[in-house]
Amino acid sequence: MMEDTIAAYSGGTLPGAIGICRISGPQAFALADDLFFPTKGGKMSQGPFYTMRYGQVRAGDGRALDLCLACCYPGPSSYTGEDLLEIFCHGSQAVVACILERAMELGARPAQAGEFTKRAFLAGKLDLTGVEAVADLIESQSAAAAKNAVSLLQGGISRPIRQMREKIFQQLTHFYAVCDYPDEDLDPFVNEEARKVLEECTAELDKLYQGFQRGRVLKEGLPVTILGRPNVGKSSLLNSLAGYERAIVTDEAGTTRDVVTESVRCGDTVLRLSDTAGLRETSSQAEKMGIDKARESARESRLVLCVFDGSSLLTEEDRQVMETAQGLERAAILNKWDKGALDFPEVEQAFPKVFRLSAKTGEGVSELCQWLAGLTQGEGETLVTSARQAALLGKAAESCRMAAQSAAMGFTADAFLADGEEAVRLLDEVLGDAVSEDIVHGIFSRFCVGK
Ligand SMILES: Nc1nc2c(ncn2[C@@H]2O[C@H](COP(=O)(O)OP(=O)(O)OP(=O)(O)O)[C@@H](O)[C@H]2O)c(=O)[nH]1
Ligand SMILES: [Mg+2]
Repeated sequence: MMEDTIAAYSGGTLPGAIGICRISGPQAFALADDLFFPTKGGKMSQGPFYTMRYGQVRAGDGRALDLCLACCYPGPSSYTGEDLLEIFCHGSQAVVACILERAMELGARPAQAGEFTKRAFLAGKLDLTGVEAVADLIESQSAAAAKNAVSLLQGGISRPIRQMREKIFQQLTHFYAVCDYPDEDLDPFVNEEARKVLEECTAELDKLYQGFQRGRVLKEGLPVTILGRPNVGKSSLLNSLAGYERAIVTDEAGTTRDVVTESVRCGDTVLRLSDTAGLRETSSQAEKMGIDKARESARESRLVLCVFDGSSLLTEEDRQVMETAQGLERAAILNKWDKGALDFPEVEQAFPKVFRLSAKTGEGVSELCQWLAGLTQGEGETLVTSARQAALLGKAAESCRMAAQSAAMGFTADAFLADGEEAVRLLDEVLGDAVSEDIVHGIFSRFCVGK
């Protein structure tokens, strides 16, 4: 049981139309009666609950701080599982500050980052996959990422994990029995059954683990690097896709020196798009370093967009660019379409996909954008987006695999139990049923105050 009553601002950036102050804990309703005075009916603490009530928020001296709405949610049927008060005031910085100050006077203390959600977790309202899904949902930058977060929140990952945990645990119980009565042999049928269940779980865990790479792209954006020789219009392309002048564009070759990365939305998906220094031989130290970074960025990306000046013949430098992109996922951009379009059989041959466009006028850019958006289209499954969960799922898959092997080869019950138990423990850790305080703390530190 949490002793403290906590208060924080939980709404969006101020000033705004409406601000939300949240107060949660054993004193929340007592505090509500001294803080919010409904125009009609009795005190807040007497209900009706889960109902918006109109009234005044008052300061200590009885002066009205705001005329607005408030709602009491008795625990355990509240977000935090405790008594919870929400005041929907006008979105003024001053009003919010006064309301919170009054709440502190009345005995609340300021909530820490993520503390409302932490209380929900401790009250068993959410497991850790749900907690991390809340953070994902708040941070989501695209409709696809939000959709995945909601499906995580609905148990899209935790449900199958719980089922697997139960299945593995059931298999373990047979083997516990054998350990307790070592004279009895294991029924070969039990061994076979255990092997089958563990193999199924291994496959399912492998799949969840592999989904993380796509889940991460969904959440953080698809890493894409723009590569090309100087002056072909790489920075212009970044700006055109970003929709504003993110990078400096000049007609001097060698303008960009550093990697400039920007989140760019294409349809339902988000790219982490990096503009880079033009590849060429140079004596400038800074430019050389920039070129090294460009190559590194290309290697680490999921896709390289090689930009060429579509209005002039290929140069030796262009060929170097093509060489750098060899072996990587790549597409070619024949830029400066507005200046005339030459044929580039060499490029057509070297790239699975070629776009003609003008980064300057924007012609042809939406076709590129559409294609990029299609690259991350999921198959509708729920994807793991947390590195913490993915690491545990990978290890759990390994433990399951070893346990399945023990069962298949008829190893002793101890061997099977060690790996099977480890798998169960790892799955519990994913859900947060067996995690250390440090881990919980680390997860909630991702949140901001008020969540
Ligand atoms: N006509 C025309 N000019 C363009 C187009 N794209 C870029 N330019 C011009 O080409 C010049 C170079 O553009 P940048 O975007 O700076 O080229 P960059 O590849 O980033 O060059 P570096 O950073 O030096 O490697 C600028 O003068 C741009 O205005 C285009 O589609 N059409
Ligand atoms: Mg540039």
